[in-house]
Amino acid sequence: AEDGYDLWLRYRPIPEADAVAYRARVAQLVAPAATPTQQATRDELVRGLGSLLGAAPALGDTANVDGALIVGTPASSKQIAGLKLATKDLGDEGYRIRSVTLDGRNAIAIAANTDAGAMHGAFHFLRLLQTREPLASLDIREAPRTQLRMLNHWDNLTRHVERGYAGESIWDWHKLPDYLSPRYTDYARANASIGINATVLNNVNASAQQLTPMYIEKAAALANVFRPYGIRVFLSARFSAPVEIGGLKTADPLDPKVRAWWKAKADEIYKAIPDFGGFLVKANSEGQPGPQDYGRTHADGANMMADAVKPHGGIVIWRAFVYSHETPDDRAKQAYNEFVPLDGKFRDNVMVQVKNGAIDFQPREPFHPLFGAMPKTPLMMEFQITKEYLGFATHLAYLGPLFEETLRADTYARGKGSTVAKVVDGELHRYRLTGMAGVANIGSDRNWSGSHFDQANWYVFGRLAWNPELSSRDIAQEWTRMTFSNDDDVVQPVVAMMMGSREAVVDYMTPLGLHHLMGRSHHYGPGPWVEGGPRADWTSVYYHRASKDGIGFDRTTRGSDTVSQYARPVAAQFDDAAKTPEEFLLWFHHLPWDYTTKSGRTLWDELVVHYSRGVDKVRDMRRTWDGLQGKVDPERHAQVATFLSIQEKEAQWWRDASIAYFQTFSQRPLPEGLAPPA
Ligand code: GCW
Repeated sequence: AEDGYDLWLRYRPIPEADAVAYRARVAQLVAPAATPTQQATRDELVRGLGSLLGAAPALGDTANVDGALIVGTPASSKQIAGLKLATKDLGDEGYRIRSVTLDGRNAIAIAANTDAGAMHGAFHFLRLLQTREPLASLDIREAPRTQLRMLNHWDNLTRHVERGYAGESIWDWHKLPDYLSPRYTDYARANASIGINATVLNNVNASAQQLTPMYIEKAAALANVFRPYGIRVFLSARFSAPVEIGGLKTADPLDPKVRAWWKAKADEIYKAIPDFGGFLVKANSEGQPGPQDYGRTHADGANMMADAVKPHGGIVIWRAFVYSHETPDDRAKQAYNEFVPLDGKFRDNVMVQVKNGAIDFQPREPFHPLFGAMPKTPLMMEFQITKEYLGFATHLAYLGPLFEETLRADTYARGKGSTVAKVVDGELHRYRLTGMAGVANIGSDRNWSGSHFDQANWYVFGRLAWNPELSSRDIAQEWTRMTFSNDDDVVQPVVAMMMGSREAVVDYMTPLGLHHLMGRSHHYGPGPWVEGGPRADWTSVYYHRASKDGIGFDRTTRGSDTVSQYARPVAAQFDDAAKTPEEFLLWFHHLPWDYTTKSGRTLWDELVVHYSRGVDKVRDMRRTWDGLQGKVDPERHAQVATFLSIQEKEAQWWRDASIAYFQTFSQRPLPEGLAPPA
């Protein structure tokens, strides 16, 4: 059934007319299987090619027919060694795919320095067939631009997934370590196919139980499944674990007993998982314990744990998502204020993980001011793949453009061209450690992500983590071809839908730089009104500041002065409403309702136009999708169609509730030609 389980690895048969040419290019498969990774690589090629071409190519030990596909490393294959394709610059995970001549016969070589590199090359090769690229004269050279390409699961041991909209956690802790669901292998395959090489199994709001012997054993069982696919396991660590499971009276990072406890815990974990990646830590944020509970700094906390994993080659990833609702200062400023003074104070095996924006995974945020501001501390990007603030699983929102927009933003930290991508890939500050994390949208739903289109968000995250300079449009094309169809009549409209979808969400939820207007705590549906409670920083009014005088948050030098956290040219731009890109207007400025926007309309009219446009775009998506009936299998077509109808209804809800609410302040009529809220 077309239930989405196969993700982008569907490998549906290539139509006969095209298959003939592909078969000629892949007449024999020469792929050693002496190690688990080699075996997995060969299995994937046999499976993929077998399905795409109707039958798997003959297996051979050496290439000896025209059209051999030969895969390996100089160590695993004499013929690969002889070709001298695996050059140093490919590193540990890169590969080359090249059309070559072997003993006078045509062949295609996938060469790498390591088994993992060859596996990535094999997945790339399969993608060429899946997307119907010609195999005639190949010369591909790929190496990842970041070292750690990681998923963060916010999965609890109860199998509840925080902000997860795809069912319960895929980790069946109860049956581990003995029962290894085949799904774990498919998870690893899917991740390996897009270059993801690390996974944090448990929620950053961590349970100390995760670090008990029983759960270490379970995590080790998963690590064993993932290892052949080049994926390493990390764990979120609860800072107070020494007290909760260690019987100590304190978790003070400078206390020798606490330091000894973490060292022993690290030794214990490495015994079970020799290639354990390290710890991810959320500390002193949203009620989580941390070093500040003992009057210590984030650096003290991170360094203590870093010292514990250091002898084993592990790292600590410390999250910068810290704020206190008791601090009266703009929440958008708090992470910068906490962390910039600590630059240079972290051990060399610590990374600081920074969300793309300074508030919280909104449909649109300007890039986080920490990017570019910590030259001595490797900063890791944290994107959210799961759509906590973008309509959960039913709203279609392709996040590629959101990720791309952030990565291409210019921090000006070292002058023009200092993009966030260059911070994250380490080029700008010569970071020794580099990486990108995505908060996973994976659950035990049959289609993994809660909706067919949300699979694309997992996919695009992996591809951009591999190379932050790829185009989200190209990636959408690739994904659509593999997931739905290579038929141009499908690819064009689907890619167009995807590329416009995130902007549609921005329009009907948070246009013109507005943010955090969502219903309190669940974050689904509109909630711009005050919803009780004393937490001034979390009530939406705090962010939109609507009054009869106008709307928006003044973060200029005349207001909260958040703009000054950016490098000078960026700060100057954001400080001036006329120069601020309109999509960030109300993020940085509080403006009167009759402020003239770029279109010539008043701010009020422009706001209403955006809300309406958002709904219109969803209607367009529905029309486009309806037109694909018969071109996409009925099972997936029907589900997407229904989800789009939910999205349209809820886009209207957003528009009508928002406009009605803001109108109580603006006291203005709706602009001509726009239907009044129903
Ligand atoms: O996005 C917010 C979520 C919390 C989450 C927190 C964080 C894991 O609403 O559910 O907690 O951020 O990133 O730590």
